[in-house]
Amino acid sequence: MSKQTFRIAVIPGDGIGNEVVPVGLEVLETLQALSNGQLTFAFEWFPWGSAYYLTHGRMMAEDGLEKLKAFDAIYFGAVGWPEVPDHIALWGLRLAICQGFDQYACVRPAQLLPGIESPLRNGSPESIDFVVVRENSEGEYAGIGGRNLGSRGIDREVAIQSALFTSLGCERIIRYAFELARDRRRKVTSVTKSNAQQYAMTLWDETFARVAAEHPDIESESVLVDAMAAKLVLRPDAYDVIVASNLFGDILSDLGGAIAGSLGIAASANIDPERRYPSMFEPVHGSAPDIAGKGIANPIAAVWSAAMMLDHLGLTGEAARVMRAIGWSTEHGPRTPDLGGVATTKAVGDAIVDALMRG
Ligand code: GGG
Repeated sequence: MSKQTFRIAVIPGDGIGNEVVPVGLEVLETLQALSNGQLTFAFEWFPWGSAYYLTHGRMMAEDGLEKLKAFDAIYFGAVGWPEVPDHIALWGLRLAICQGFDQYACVRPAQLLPGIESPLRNGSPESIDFVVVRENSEGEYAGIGGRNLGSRGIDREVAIQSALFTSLGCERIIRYAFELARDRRRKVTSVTKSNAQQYAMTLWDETFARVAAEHPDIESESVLVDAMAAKLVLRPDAYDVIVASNLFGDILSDLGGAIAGSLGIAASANIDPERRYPSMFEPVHGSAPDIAGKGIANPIAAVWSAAMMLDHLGLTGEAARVMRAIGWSTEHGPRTPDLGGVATTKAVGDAIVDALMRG
């Protein structure tokens, strides 16, 4: 390997983001130390989030995207805190970055790791192994709409929230899903609600059918989202790559995390597949104010997200190494309370780092 340096922007954000991101960084620093000088991660921290908002009136610096542009990747924690309205926090940071950098592919694996018990009676590592590919740039999170007529009285206000679906937006995420499936078990399931949402979601369905026809070597099917929620619980083994709109992908990936044992292990990558901008890697979970500050958050989702970042940066061997270390820790413990244990964030982080050092 020739010497490589990667510039990583670090945004821990809110709540437990500040507890799990340092564990991910420790894992990356361990890889750096093990690389005999071949690998350097240059981290720059950005103190953006709800605390920043309460001081500055914005979730990130005004030129935040300009600052982030120069990095190879962004490592993110979580956003959301009780003192700041949720929509302000989300739009001011996570959505501003994902949409500003056109990170249109949100990739969220759901995999039962060694030693972890699924809440599903028949859940096994063989039966729970799918990836939700969530459209991440438009759809229900396009932010189109408004509230009006509030002056008529609190009981007369109206609100409109529209979704934006473009042919281009549908096609590029569906193509991404098919490419991903080629390296997996070669099945793509598209999820919509086109019987009720007859405009946007029929555009999605028709685009899916067209792209599927170009991939005869990959099995494809369309499922309505309500049925999909049930099927994922009853027959998770039937799914490989699931492609869905922003909202449906958001919901189904939380379900995926839950059936894979805990949201505390669910990782995600917000990817700009064209690599025009840095991609962003973050746990699926939010800031968890209920446990923030207690030191008991599960760091595995953040560490797995760091492994996805390594993969994206072309460090596939290092990514596999981190995944093996995570697997060792889930099999042998210790475990945080979300997985039925009593261990702290630090203890789990130390176990992963030890496993990494042992190879
Ligand atoms: N690390 C993920 C996170 O902070 N999620 C908070 C949230 O509300 N996300 C909504 C979304 O994923 O669009």
